Amino acid sequence: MTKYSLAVDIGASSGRLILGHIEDGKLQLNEIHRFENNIVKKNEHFCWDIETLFSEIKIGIKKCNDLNIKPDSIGIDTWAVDFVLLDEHNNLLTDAVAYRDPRTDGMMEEVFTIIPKEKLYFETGIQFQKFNTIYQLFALKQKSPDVLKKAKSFLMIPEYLNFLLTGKKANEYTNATSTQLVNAFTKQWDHELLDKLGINTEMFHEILPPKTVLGTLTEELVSEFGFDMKVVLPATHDTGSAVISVPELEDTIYLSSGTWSLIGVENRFPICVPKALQYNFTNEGGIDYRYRFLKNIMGLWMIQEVKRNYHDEISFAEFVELAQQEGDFQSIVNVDDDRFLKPENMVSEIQKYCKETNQQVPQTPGQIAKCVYDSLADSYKRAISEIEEIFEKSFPRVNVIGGGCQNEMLNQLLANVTNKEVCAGPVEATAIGNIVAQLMALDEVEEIHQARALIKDSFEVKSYKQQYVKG
Ligand code: ADP
Ligand code: LRH
Repeated sequence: MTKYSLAVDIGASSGRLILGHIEDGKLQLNEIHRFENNIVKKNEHFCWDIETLFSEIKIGIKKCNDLNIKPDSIGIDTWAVDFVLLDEHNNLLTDAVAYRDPRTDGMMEEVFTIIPKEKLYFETGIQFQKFNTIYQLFALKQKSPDVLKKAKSFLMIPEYLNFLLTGKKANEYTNATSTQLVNAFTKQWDHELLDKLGINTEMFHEILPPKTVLGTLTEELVSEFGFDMKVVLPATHDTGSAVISVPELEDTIYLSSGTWSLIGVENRFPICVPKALQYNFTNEGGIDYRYRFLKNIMGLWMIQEVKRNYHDEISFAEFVELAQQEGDFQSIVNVDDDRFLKPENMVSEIQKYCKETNQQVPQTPGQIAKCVYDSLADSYKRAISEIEEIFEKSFPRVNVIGGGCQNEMLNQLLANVTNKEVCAGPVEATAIGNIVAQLMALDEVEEIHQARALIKDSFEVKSYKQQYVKG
């Protein structure tokens, strides 16, 4: 009997439920439901609307009935680092505060006065981003120590959604590593770090690896949906799921391109060397304890915000077309500057940056978009040369995955500035990685290398080569 796995993949900009099964040796996808995800203001903080996200998941599950398919399993992945805390009655003690909230401003520096930066890096292998969970928890400790003391349960976003589905509470390895509180070598919560920071260690659960069957649906949900299914842990960190889907990793740098651009390579061990610290590369935990050695680049968040500033009247595809008509426009911003993390208005912030740096100020939507794409390509190029310096080798290929790989202009720009082959696809890499982890838990696919071979056989990638060199 064919087995069906349902991936719930929620990125910072949108969520989707995609059903996957194997047919004639290929992985087939069927998009069941898609919805927007937005940051909302709640109790003076930028938050995720977790109740709405859960109701969208339920809408999607119910839509399976329209197709007459009862999935065998479901797995949830979302963006990393964010969490909620529960009390002893499993009630929420906190909102799902979003990582772009300024509550972590200055927290990283305060943490360094307690734990030296180098120690933190060499133990966890995780890059310094002011929004990592460690700094969010420290901010909470400063502002609401009672809440932190009272907490009996620390659940990251997919884990809380899993709790709503199953009633079971557990932490999952790939997402746990993004907290900067997991030891890169023992793969467990680092109690020494937690104790030093005075963070209540009782609230953390056992860390379970991807492919674990967490349980089944609660009785209430079974009667609501009319069927039960297994709830499986994929790599619940979306980037962890996405990187599973890179069809060919040999000699390849991947670029997971969505709200964030995550650029790096996969390893069998963490690389916590001084150069990696200097360039701020991370070693996030992956499936089968592989490590994603990568760097976060501000990503298509910039164009998402620009789109919002133009009242969503221009589509992503139209921004690409408009930028293509601005061939001669050449101003570049440093996309990794924190000023672009959550500016009041992205368009004005880009314009201000160009003015301050004596560059031509972009005026039209096409010029703004061209500036964003050129600036991203510039940052990708820098990160690639840092990877090549650390690995002391050259990588001939970059494989772009995720929604952003549909941006043909950016793919071509990347090929032009790096003189590397740029492969694009699959678009739904994250959902695909989520599905194959479930299929492995259901014994439909044996191991990760079979999963990758299946993905390679099932999805086309498009190749771009350098067309011209500027200057
Ligand atoms: P996330 O999961 O991080 O929210 P996605 O992987 O869904 O992000 O990617 C979203 C991004 O994909 C958008 O910000 C947009 O820039 C890009 N994108 C989506 N559709 C298109 C398109 N038709 N042309 C160009 N870019 C696109
Ligand atoms: C991408 C992502 C990334 C994290 C960021 C918070 O969606 O999960 O890997 O660093 O969001």
